Amino acid sequence: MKSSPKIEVRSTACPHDCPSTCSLEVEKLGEQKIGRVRGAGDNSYTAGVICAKVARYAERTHHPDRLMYPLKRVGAKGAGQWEQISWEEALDTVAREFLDREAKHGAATVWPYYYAGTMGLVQRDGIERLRHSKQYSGQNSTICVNLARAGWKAGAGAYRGVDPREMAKSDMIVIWGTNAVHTQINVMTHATQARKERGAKIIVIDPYRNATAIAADSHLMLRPGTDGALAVAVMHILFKEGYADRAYLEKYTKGYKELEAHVQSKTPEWAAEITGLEVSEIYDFAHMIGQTPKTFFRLGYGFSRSRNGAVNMHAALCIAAITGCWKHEGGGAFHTNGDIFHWDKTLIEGLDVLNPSVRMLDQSRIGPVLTGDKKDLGDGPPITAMIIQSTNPMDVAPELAKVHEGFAREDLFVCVHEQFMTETAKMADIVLPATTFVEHDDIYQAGGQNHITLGKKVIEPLGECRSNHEVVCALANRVGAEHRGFEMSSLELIEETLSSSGWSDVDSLEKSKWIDAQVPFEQAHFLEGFGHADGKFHFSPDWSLVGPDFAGMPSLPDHWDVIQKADAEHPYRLVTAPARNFLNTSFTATATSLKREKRPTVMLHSEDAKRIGTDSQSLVRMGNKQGSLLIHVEIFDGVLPGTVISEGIWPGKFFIEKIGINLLVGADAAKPNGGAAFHDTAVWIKPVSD
Ligand SMILES: Nc1nc2c(c(=O)[nH]1)N[C@H]1C(S)=C(S)[C@@H](COP(=O)(O)OP(=O)(O)OC[C@H]3O[C@@H](n4cnc5c(=O)[nH]c(N)nc54)[C@H](O)[C@@H]3O)O[C@H]1N2
Ligand SMILES: Nc1nc2c(c(=O)[nH]1)N[C@H]1C(S)=C(S)[C@@H](COP(=O)(O)OP(=O)(O)OC[C@H]3O[C@@H](n4cnc5c(=O)[nH]c(N)nc54)[C@H](O)[C@@H]3O)O[C@H]1N2
Ligand code: SF4
Ligand SMILES: [Mo]
Repeated sequence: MKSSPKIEVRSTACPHDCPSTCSLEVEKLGEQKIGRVRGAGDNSYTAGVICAKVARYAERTHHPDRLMYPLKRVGAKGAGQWEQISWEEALDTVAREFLDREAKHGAATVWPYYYAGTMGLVQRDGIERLRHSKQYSGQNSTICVNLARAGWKAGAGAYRGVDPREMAKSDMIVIWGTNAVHTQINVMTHATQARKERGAKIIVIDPYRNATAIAADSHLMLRPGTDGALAVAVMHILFKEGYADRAYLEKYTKGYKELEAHVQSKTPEWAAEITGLEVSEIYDFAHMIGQTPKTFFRLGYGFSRSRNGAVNMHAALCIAAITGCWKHEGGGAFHTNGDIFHWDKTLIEGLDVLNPSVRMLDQSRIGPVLTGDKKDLGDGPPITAMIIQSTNPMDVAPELAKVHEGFAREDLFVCVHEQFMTETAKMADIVLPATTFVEHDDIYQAGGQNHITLGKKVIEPLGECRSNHEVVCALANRVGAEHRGFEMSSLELIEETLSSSGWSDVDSLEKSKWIDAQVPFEQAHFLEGFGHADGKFHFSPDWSLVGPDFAGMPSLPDHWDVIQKADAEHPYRLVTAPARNFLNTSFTATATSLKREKRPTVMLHSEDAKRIGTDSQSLVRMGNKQGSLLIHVEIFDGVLPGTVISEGIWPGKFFIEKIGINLLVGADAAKPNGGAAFHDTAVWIKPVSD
């Protein structure tokens, strides 16, 4: 359905933490009202397709539960008693608390904490300028991308890869560890085009028959955390059966002879034992790869969220370098772009005032940090003050028991800037209302494709909502933080950042709507050399170049056996995969999403359910050393016995005991550079009689 010609349509980008970063068209129905949201038909990646939850964005922006005014806590922490206050009073209070605590403990006692609730460069990252100009404690942003990026970098040396639009020219698309139908629907747009036009095959590698696997031609259903074993067995077959492109290996790679010798013992039989796959499935997969020059490996995040995740990402990536499929249009691999945008973030993030000797804290270890773990705090002061923007750690961080305990500390002052009363906001002393993306200006860079898109505000802010940039500047002013970025508007920051990064300017970008930043074919396919100093793909990575905590990592791709294995006490392995109608915990307030997702569940194979003595819709208790929770059962045979799936991320309030699934997920930092192992948890499950 087209908009009526009378309705004004503005173009912008989806701000959510999703690799698709769709270019959007938003109906403006009034000064403060949006209507329908559509995918831009003229953007070659978005191609008019967006997910259902963002198509109904008016439901989120105009939700009756949107925070509209600053609030001050009047009851006990977390009790939900608030008093409406003015912005002046709210900001003055935050500034006073920060300054008092700084005077007592030093600036490192303040921890600005943020993530990617919005992906706009100005609104997301401006908080870093406040941090750096005050020398507040640093944040190592480990919660999402570190493991995957470490593995990719170790092999390819640079964050770029085959243009994802090239999937349409592939003969086989391997969707590895990403549930694209839920998490980045546009992968499917381009993959299915290849199937329609060229009869391409879509192969999914995932521990459960998720929506993407259902849409695929074949599905390798392996045990979580075992992708490294599958990958090396595939390499074994490729070398042994003459599918390795030796001329390519000679020219573009380093260490292939060692690799060939190493994988000789990594037989499909060995891998079948570890992965739970049939030997024949591994052979079929390897043969298809060997026989299909235009194979496109779309490597996702999901399979990196294990303790061996970086090694598994690297191992999967190695396959493309053995067959040399990189040489062909429609062949090669892609995980993320990052380097192609060559941003100069000095102004937005205040990198010119960064003091590298200031303490860095691991974002994923917020539980241990707030409960005073010396491993994290080092010789520095405890964290006694926080400002939190664009993230909801009370639900999304690992080891939730510690996170909850930390936020309950009486001596911890917390200001949360949010669009909704999330569980984190509930624990705050001051809550500030935030604009949604249609109410502020920003610029967006895609993670899973190649566009930079301008997103100027569509409507005026609702209620008294203010953008992250406004809050950061107002607070900077009150705590004595100095930087010229605090004196500039969002658009001025965008203008200068575009220009210093070698891009155009706001006016031209407004006309063109987006920039296609894709690098030429030879660069995207690494035909001019890989990103390492020697220009080669590295089969035997120097992990020390990727992260400081590399001791014990295997020197060649392998099944690295450091996952939380099932044992007699914890017979099941839990994967906490993304639900289709939520985006992390965003959209958990909108009625349509809630209705579709129903309630938190654990999906169990019928054999497991029988063994446990439970049935569909029953309650079970699921736990490990970190704690346990009550959850409803859904019988689902699209999973190997022993693997259990819980889609989310459901906020704690939807669980019977008011704490979410990450109660069970460990916060130990994965090697070599930190990262949370969200899909790598061994649990026990017991029936509950009610
Ligand atoms: N069990 C389990 N846990 C996980 C994961 C998993 O797969 N399983 N995935 C992990 C991953 S990959 C990630 S990235 C994290 C993400 O976890 P979060 O960072 O919490 O994710 P979001 O829901 O994207 O965004 C958080 C909040 O940002 C707010 N927000 C949006 N825009 C703005 C804005 O402009 N200003 C302000 N102030 N706030 C805004 C939203 O209202 C939302 O409440 O969760 C991690 N946790
Ligand atoms: N609808 C929706 N969309 C989202 C999100 C959401 O929560 N909901 N989150 C957003 C965010 S922050 C991110 S980072 C991206 C992430 O998007 P993805 O790259 O898709 O990563 P994950 O969401 O972690 O997991 C996806 C799949 O990985 C599988 N998986 C888990 N462990 C393994 C393993 O060991 N091996 C293999 N082969 N597969 C495994 C899971 O079963 C799941 O199907 O999605 C974004 N988009
Ligand atoms: S698919 Fe991702 S980027 Fe596109 S509209 Fe949905 S959440 Fe936004
Ligand atoms: Mo993420």
